[in-house]
Amino acid sequence: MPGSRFSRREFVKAALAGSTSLTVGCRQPATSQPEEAAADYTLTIAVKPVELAPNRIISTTTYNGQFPGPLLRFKEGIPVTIDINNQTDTPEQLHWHGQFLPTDVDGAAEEGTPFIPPHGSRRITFVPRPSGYRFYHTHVRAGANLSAGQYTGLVGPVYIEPKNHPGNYDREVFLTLKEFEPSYSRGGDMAMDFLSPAATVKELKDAGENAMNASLARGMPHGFEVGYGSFTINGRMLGSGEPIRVKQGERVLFHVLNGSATEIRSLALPGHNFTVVAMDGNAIPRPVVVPGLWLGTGERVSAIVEMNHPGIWILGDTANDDREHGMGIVVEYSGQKGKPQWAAPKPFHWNYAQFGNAGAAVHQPDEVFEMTFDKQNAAEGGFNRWTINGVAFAEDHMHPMFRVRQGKRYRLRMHNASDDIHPIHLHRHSFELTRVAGQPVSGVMKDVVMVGGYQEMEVDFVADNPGLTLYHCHQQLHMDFGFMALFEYV
Ligand SMILES: [Cu+2]
Repeated sequence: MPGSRFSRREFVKAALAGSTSLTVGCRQPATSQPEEAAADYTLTIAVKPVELAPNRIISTTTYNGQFPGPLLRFKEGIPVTIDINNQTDTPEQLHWHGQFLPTDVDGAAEEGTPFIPPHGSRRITFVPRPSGYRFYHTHVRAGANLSAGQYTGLVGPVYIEPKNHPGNYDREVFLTLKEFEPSYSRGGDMAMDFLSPAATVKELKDAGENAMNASLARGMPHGFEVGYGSFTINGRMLGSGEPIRVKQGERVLFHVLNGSATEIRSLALPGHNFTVVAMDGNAIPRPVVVPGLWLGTGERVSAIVEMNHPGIWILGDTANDDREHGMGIVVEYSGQKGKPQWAAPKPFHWNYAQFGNAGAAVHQPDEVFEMTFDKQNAAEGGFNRWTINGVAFAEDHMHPMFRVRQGKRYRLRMHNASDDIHPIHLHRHSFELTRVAGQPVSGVMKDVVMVGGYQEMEVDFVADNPGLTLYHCHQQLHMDFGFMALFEYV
């Protein structure tokens, strides 16, 4: 067999398929010229101008000079090779959010993934899994730097082709929701009352309010929060990009990603409902019809909209201020003319349990980890410090907090002793929601879930992907100031 004709990709494919016969062909005499095959994809990290609207051009870090980064379509189980070039002055991490990958490519330094050096590059190969809507994003600490981390444009969608598509639809539309031009404020105005059940836990509320009152009594201001000057869908402010052109009767499958660093987003389309078919890329037990969507940072919802209400509409955030500053996109029926119309949906609540089966999970956990989240107001240079069970994660304090054994099932029983909503993310695994603010549920598999202020949430995961595993709040300000922990396999 002529030895030099194997591409690296074919070799890796063969190796991963368990074939050993090809490895001989890949060993080259030292004198031969190694033939470096092209990667399947190249992602180049660089600061570029991004036009959010006519004459509104910002500078931010991007993948391949565009926002969002290119849609990467993988096939489940088929190895993929990616070159990542870093043309910035700082080390980068590219995290494959929602995939079950080894620690050397997952894209988190805390797990052991090597950095992509400044003005350097890294080639990685992995087997994409599981199928569904995933994404990629930077995974570095921004701290006080609003030009770093997820405050930049370093976000892009991934779709791993499933064997069967959920639901039937005519076409897919990918939407990445993202704010730009961040700045600090003291105290925020984030929606807090949309989660259902609304039940809070008195002990958590007492603890959180006492801590906050004691801090304010000492003369501390409120910790910094981040606000934004511009709001976009797919990098364009409302009215600035191409509309989504539809025909009456068409069934459009929207894949919506909240690519925000810090914000919770909502989305509604006047006169239309959403039939949710998947959450975080994972099919739910059966489709559920809702009047609108809510997504914490890093969450995805896949929902079909049947286009049965002709007009020119704004698909936008239900928060008027954010929508009027750009968080929306026009949906235009063919043959219709006029100004895009907005109408607020009837008030609705977001209950994760409605997407699953009523009743408890079928499997019992082998062990339960109790986790309490606390906020130390303005404790770190004006920023809130966050702790899990009293410990703030820091670069000089990266000891794994939780120990798991391969094959065992673990329940995370999360107690939020703060008034903030935390979109909690587990790397390299997905989890099943088992209890939402007291309400039992099963069958909803996710990788991010919002834990409401002073509420409790339980999720189960099976330890089936050995290696250090990062667990954190996906809100950049929170993860940067302590809200992370590591699981280790023992
Ligand atoms: Cu948080």
